[in-house]
Parts: sequence; C-alpha cells; structure tokens
Amino acid sequence: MRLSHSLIPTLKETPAEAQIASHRLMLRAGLVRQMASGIYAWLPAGLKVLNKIAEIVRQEQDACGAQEMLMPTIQSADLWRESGRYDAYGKEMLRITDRHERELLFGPTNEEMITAILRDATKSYRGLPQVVYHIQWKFRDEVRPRFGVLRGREFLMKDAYSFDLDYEGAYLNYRKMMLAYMRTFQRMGITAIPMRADTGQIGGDLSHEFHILAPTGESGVFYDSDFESGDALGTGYDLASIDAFYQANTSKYAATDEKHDVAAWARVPDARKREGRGIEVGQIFYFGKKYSESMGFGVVGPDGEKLFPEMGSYGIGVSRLVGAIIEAKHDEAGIIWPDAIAPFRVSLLNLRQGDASTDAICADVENRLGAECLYDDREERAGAKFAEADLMGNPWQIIVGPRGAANGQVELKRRATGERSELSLEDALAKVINKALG
Ligand code: 5CA
Repeated sequence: MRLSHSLIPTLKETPAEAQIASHRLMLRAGLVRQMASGIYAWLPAGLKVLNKIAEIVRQEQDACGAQEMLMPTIQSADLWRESGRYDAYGKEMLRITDRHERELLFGPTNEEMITAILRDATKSYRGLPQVVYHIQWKFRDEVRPRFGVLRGREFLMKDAYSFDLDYEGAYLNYRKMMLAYMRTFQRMGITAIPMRADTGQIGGDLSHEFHILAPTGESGVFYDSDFESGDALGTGYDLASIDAFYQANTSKYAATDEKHDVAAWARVPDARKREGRGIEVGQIFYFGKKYSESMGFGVVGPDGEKLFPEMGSYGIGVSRLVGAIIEAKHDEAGIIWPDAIAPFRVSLLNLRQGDASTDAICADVENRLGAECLYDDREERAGAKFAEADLMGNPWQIIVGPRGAANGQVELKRRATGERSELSLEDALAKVINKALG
C-alpha cells in the first residue's frame, strides 16, 4: 500500500480528548476515528490490526474444538425476559422499538440467544457437549466511555459458550478455554495473567479475568511475579496437558482487587509479590444451570430423565486488545507492534522520491512484500518519514537512500530495539521474511 494514496490520516499534534497513550497513538497513527461517544470507525491500518487479532483468536478457538457461528447484533426483548435479565440489565442495555412497536435490543452479550438456539436444536444428551463461538459487535451503553477503544460503547467481542451434561464436563471446558486463551495472547506477543475475578452481570461462582499489565489499567491486581515469565504452553488439548497447565496457573496466586484473598496472598513469597494495574482483555465464567434452567432448556438423559446442561461463557475483547497492546507496547516515538498483529510487516521509506535508483529498489520491495508493505512514497523530508514510521510502529523499516542504492545497499531498522544495519536488499528481505514467519 502506498502512503500517498492511503487513508491513514496521521496527526502531528496530540489530540486533546485523549488521556492515555494508546488512545493518543491510535488517533495519531490514523487507526481509528471517533464517530460518536464510545463509537469508532476503523480506518484501513486499524482494521488490519483488528482482523489479525480476530484471526489469531479464531484459530485458537478452532484448535480447542469450538465451532464458529454468527449470531445477530439485534435481539428480541422477549428472549431476555425468559432469563429475567431484561429488567436486571438496566441502563447499559440499548433498547430499541421497531415500527410494529416490538421491543428489541442491541446485544451486550449472547447467553440467552445461544441457549435458545441449543434448546431448539438439541433434545437428547447425545447431542452434548457443544462449544460454539462468534466474533460480533456488542453494544453497552457505558456511563463513562473512555480511553478510546478500551472502554467503548460499541466493541468487538469473541464470545464462546459451552454446554455440558455434568459439572466435570463443564469444568474441563473451562480449563481448556483458559489454556486456549493463554496460547491466544502469547501468539499476539503479550503476557496476560489469569486472575480470580467476580462474575458481575453474567452470574455464576467461578470466573477468571485475563489482564495485561499497564499502569493505566482500570483494575487493581495482585499477582505472583512467576506469571511475568510466560511459560511454554505446548499445542495439544489432552487431559494431562490441560491439568498440568491449570494446576501451574492456579497454584500461584493472582487476583483482581475484588477477589483479593489475604490468606492466599500471605503464602506468596515476599520477593514474588507484585501489585499493579491491569487491563482486562478477556473473562471466562462457569455458571452452571443459571440459563438452561431459567429458560427451560433440558435434554432427555440416558434413563429418560430431564437434564439441564451446565454452561460456561468465555469472552475476549477483540477491539479492546488493540488499545491494550499499544498501552503495553509503545515508547515516546510511537507504537511498537508485535510481529503477529502489526498492520504491515514493513514500512518502506524512500528517502529520495523521484530518484531512478531509489524508486526502482522500492518498487521491487513493494512487489515482493505485497500487502505486508507500507510504502512511504510521499514527497517528504527524510526526518518526517522516520518520525511517521516510528509513530505507526511496523516492526521493520527498510530505508532506501540514494547513496546506498548506488551500491545495492539498504538500511534495515528494527522498530522495537532501534537496531539499524546496512545490508544488501536480498539480505534485508530474507531477514524480514524469516523473522516474521519464524
Ligand atoms: N458473556 C460474557 C463472556 S462471553 C461477557 O460478556 N463477558 S465480559 O463482560 O467480561 O466481556 C468480555 C470482554 O469484552 C471483556 O473481558 C473485555 O475485554 C471486553 N469488553 C467488555 N466491555 C467492553 C467495553 N465497554 N469496551 C471494550 N471492550 C469491552
């Protein structure tokens, strides 16, 4: 993509409305624009990141055996009356009336809808267990939307739902999902810590939140420093791996401040005690029969008896992750994208636009890297191009100037470390491609 003709409206000034780094940088790097309070348009570079994050989430959900589907954003109020949550949800729910005076709402989550779908489709215990998910926009009329996409009103969520015949099955799916989440976040290049948490609006008594550590986080958190190292997580979902992972992660102590347990905290060695702030990028819940019973979803069991499935639900804030990752990965100059989710693998800087040799090299690089290359082909000073590339934060910069070009050399810069080296175009490309794939 050529910068001169792309909708990446970067800003030199710091936008006054943005209080935290990620919000400022998302506006300055031209990733999003606010359309109404807590409602954002995703511009091309922002959408690329959002899609890459969603794709990693999708692959890891598929790998743990969840089936992708897609439920609508608009739901009927009657569905929510069945569970009793239509009134309980309060003002955070955006309520809509259609032309026939029928009451609808913009879904803040989908427990009711998925329970109704399963109730219709599954009559026998033989049809369970089932785990399904979708990646869909949600709306919550937050009192104070703030920090850009971190607390929006419209936001993209991955929500998964599990249905099991008994507690053991539900607990297995809960632990499996926790492992899938840790693999998901690790692939994005971030460390997220699973913490015991309250269940709030969703209900139930077992829940973990996943937090990225950042001083601007909205939640106070307590954790064991062991979590900072990011263990190897393997790939399979055999029972032994799930058990070992869950044991290792729940034997250390980590909790949000609502769940802070003084006795458990006392058992963590002093040198490993950490207190800080976290951004919640995901939350998982086990809530048993809360929805299956209230909504009358029973299946016929092996002996003809009626069984109400045990349920769990599992959310990841896909759009929130974009802001949260920037909050954890930036410096004075701009964003530092992890390789796996950067909008482009490479920023290509032509330091003398219109020079036959630099133009030719850049055209060649652009052809070979395709969609992963953002080519700064503007008639701009070198300094302006450097600043813009650092702001946007793509992991590699290939810098093509007339002196190097005459000797077939380019400069390669790694955004995260600032490390620069001069090398042949072939060597630079090999490095960029191998690193990104490896
Ligand atoms: N039904 C359950 C699990 S699917 C549920 O709704 N869980 S949740 O309320 O915890 O939301 C899941 C994730 O969505 C959160 O962990 C958070 O990362 C994200 N999220 C929640 N509210 C917002 C918001 N206002 N803006 C951006 N992301 C949000």
